[in-house]
Amino acid sequence: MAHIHIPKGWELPESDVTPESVFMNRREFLKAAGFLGAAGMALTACAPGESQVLEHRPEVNLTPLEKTLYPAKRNVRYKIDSKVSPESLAANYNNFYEFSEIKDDVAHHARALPTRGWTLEVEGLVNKPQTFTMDDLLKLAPLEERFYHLRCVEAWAMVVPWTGFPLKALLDRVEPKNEATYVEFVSFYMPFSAQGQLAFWQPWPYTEALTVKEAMNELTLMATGIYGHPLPKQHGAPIRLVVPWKYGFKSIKSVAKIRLTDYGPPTFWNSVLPAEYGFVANVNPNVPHPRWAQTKEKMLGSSEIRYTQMYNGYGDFVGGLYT
Ligand SMILES: Nc1nc2c(c(=O)[nH]1)N[C@H]1C(S)=C(S)[C@@H](COP(=O)(O)O)O[C@H]1N2
Ligand SMILES: [Mo]
Repeated sequence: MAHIHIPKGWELPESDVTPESVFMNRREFLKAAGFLGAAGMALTACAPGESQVLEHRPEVNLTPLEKTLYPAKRNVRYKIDSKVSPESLAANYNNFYEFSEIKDDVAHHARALPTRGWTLEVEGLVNKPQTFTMDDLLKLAPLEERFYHLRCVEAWAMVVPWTGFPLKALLDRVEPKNEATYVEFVSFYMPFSAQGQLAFWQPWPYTEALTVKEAMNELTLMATGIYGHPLPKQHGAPIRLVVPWKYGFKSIKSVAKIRLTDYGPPTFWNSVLPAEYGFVANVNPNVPHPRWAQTKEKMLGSSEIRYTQMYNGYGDFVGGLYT
């Protein structure tokens, strides 16, 4: 959350083009050396989702169930007005403070996260509390692909093809009680795998929360995949939240527990720096961060600077929640 480096709005000092140029140089080298033609032929023999896995994320092995589900069909109801960001950039420019505060180190350190046998416990003010395995979750509702804009509070943005299902499908399964007003999300606590969690002055595990109404909105997605394959660890494997009309920090990664409450639960960044990171955190160009403007955003991997839109452009879906 850049409380050490101070970026000037969209003029971020980080050279987010480095991962791409490294990748491109390698490709160009392979091409020049005559290897890429043969590799390309081998990749066309795979399913579209798998070729990306092979190219960028060799540590992702699909389970038999996942092989039947990826890549999922795109839901075109959710439109974008920018190009999809290259996977090689999105997968190497991550905020995941459990592993590193340095965006291009996260992918490497996140490999230590043990995701096998992952469960998601849903508890609190529900009629049917339940612990779900990943197979349960993947079979809960049809998986769909959605292209969403993601706007980080640090004034950079990208467009990402998520795969997942609406959170509403999961909540309907556990039947929230009438008195439930908030949904709390809790990530994992594994300080011996996640070195960032040794920072005892931060309130680990990472938590986030939405109102029940926000959680039930059709845009609110539980993502299990990205770019047509299961989530690599740096993106929050095996399951994370995506709320595209709010700043990126609300989209909590690697969710292990969901709790329905009748109070607004404390959340990670809002507890650490309440003056800088609000609880509601809707994308809003008219409300500057205390240290930079929020009127513009830099698109990841390009020189394009866009004007930030109210609710990140999703006002038609969520404007009614806040009137
Ligand atoms: N558990 C956890 N979730 C998290 C974070 C984090 O540090 N830990 N960072 C958030 C922030 S600030 C952003 S911008 C997005 C980035 O998601 P991505 O790396 O998949 O693009 O994840 C969010 N979810
Ligand atoms: Mo962010």
